Amino acid sequence: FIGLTALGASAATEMPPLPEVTGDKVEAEGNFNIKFSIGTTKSGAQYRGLEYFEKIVEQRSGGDIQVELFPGAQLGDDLQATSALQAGTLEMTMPSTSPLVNMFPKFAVFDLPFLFPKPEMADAVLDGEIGQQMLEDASSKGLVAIGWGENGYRQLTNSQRPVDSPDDLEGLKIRTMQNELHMDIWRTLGANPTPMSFAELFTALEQGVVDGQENPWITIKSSKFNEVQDYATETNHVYTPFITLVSKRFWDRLPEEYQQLLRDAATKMGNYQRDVSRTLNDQIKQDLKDSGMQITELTDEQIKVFQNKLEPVYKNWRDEIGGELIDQIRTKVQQAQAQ
Ligand code: TF8
Repeated sequence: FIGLTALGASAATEMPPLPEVTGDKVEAEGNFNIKFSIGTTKSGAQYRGLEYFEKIVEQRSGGDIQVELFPGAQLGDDLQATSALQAGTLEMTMPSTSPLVNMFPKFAVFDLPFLFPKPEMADAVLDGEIGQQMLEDASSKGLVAIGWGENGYRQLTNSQRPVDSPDDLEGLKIRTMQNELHMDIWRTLGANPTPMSFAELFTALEQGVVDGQENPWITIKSSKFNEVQDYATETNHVYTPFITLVSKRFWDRLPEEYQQLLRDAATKMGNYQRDVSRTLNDQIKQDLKDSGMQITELTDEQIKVFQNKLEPVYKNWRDEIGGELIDQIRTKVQQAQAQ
């Protein structure tokens, strides 16, 4: 009995209830099916958001749009799913912005280290003019971008030793997303970056192909990385957004009323997913500690050491990303900080 209770407590993450669906039924012609694929597993905050999206769209279309969810990269990783949207063989996906930088170079701005000191500052940028413009820019190349979500603040894990300064990273093989700026971050800190798709990551960690990786607490737990990584450091070094994408081929078949319904549902999903992710973040960090992971929390001074060491990364990428965009975002962040 005691064993069962303990198992239940560590296995299940308490998800907040799904909100009620508000808004009238949307009247339009036709029946549609949406296959919606993501890379994280069923027990993550991202999937919870998708369940809300499904509920909104199915209820408000009176069942004329059916949404089917495919978590855990079963239909492909971020890049493969995005290509499938372009080809018209998959209707929706919600990747991190980072693997898409070759398609949309401005997305690299979100890979800059320590850009958003607080999540609300990311919200201010993504929900404001800059975020809107980026959704419009990303609505090309066979894709329609209809909203933002939260992947969140990234934390470092590894199998070798506690890390509380860049010196401890010397020689560690760290898996990064397929993104040059992320590779630059880890190289600058003294580690050996190895870019790899998220779908291959658990096996690579398990087999020791790489020593470590970095992702938000919720992903570390929902992907069971703690089973193959003994050490973690709360670095909060990058805030990664998710972007909600629809296949343009599918989008063009939808009546305008349903396009609007998808846009509304994507906004609601994004807001709810942020809530879930932020509500669960500390609880999950605690769960990971309870499960035996050794978690290093850094002092402000220790964080400063990482920040100072990473200053060259800003210089290296300024021209590539566009200095104007970086400055606009930093101004926004400062305004949000002053409020
Ligand atoms: C990564 C990202 C991923 C997500 C998702 C699984 O590390 O943070 O966790 O983009 O597709 O690749």
